[in-house]
Amino acid sequence: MEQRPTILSGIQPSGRLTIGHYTGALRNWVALQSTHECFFMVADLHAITVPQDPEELRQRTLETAALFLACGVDPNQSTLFVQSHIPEHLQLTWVLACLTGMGECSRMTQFKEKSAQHRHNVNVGLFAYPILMAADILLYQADLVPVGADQKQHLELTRNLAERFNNRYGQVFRIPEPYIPPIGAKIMSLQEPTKKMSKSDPNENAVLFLTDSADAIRRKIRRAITDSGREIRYDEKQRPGISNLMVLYHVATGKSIPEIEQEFAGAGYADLKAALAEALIEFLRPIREEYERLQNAKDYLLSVLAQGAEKARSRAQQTLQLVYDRVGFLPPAVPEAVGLTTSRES
Ligand code: ATP
Ligand code: LTN
Repeated sequence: MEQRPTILSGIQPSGRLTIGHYTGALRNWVALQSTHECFFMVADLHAITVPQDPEELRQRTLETAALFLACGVDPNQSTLFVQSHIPEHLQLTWVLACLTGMGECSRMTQFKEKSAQHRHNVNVGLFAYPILMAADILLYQADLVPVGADQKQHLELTRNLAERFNNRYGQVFRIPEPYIPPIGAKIMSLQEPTKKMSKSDPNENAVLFLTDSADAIRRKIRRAITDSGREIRYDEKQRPGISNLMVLYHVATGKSIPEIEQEFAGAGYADLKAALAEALIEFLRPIREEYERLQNAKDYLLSVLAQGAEKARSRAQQTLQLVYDRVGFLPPAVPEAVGLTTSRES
């Protein structure tokens, strides 16, 4: 049987998922799952690089998995799992950390931004975050990694580390490519359209959550900041506010940007906002309904994640074994082979 190319990607359970997660990641996961062998994970190990309440983290981990399914990730086609269920991620992180320069991590834009945001908790985990991400990807020998534009730099580091390891120890890792969608790779904040929409933004009006009610969607879109000018024309640089809303309209309706410009020729910002709010409500309705249904199916979710972990782990173990061997770690002997009996037998 022909081997399908492999995909790995993940989302942190560090808050409620936004329309940005849908356009930058989930929508592309769903589109690629029938042609690729896919591994999708809830990146809980990454989430604790900033403070998390333990009960909330546990709850959000399950909610995040439920949203993967509600957005169309099919557990019969794709492997869904929780990152902390696979200890090999941490084992490979250590090996890769020993090949990573301090300078490489301190140059990462996300590290600079997050360490400025969390000035009193700039921990080693936050610094090493991209090495863990590289381990996530390389363990599964991923060919393609669908992510938003902000993750491009982390993918570059992943490729560099894979090449460095292969040069030093012989060919082990496939070199992954990022898959960054041509449109929707960076959805902007509704309140500050030059900033990325972020699930951890303290201003709720800036963020469109996938589970927002119709009223919340109408309110947030009505209050979205637009640019001076009145024409509905796509121009990311000069008109980031209206361009962002046009991207959202494209996502909700499937219409192309030129079609949208034509539809609203001669109309005003308020017309686009009104149409957009209704389109988003219709578009998000099935996702929210399925998500609500899954809230009552905890056992089902847990069983999907348990099956996923089993499948992911067997793949991860193969790669890690090869890595340990190449690095020169002495494998533990099988007790019987060295004349030891197990404690139960003795
Ligand atoms: P935070 O928003 O809490 O700072 P994050 O959302 O960037 O964190 P993740 O939750 O791990 O971090 O993001 C998972 C995926 O979603 C990544 O591929 C990321 O690029 C994508 N993503 C997140 N926000 C957006 C956005 N506003 N536009 C497009 N893609 C996004
Ligand atoms: N760092 C990513 C989330 C993430 C990820 C991954 C994405 C963790 N591990 C592996 C792709 C592949 C983020 O968006 N913050």
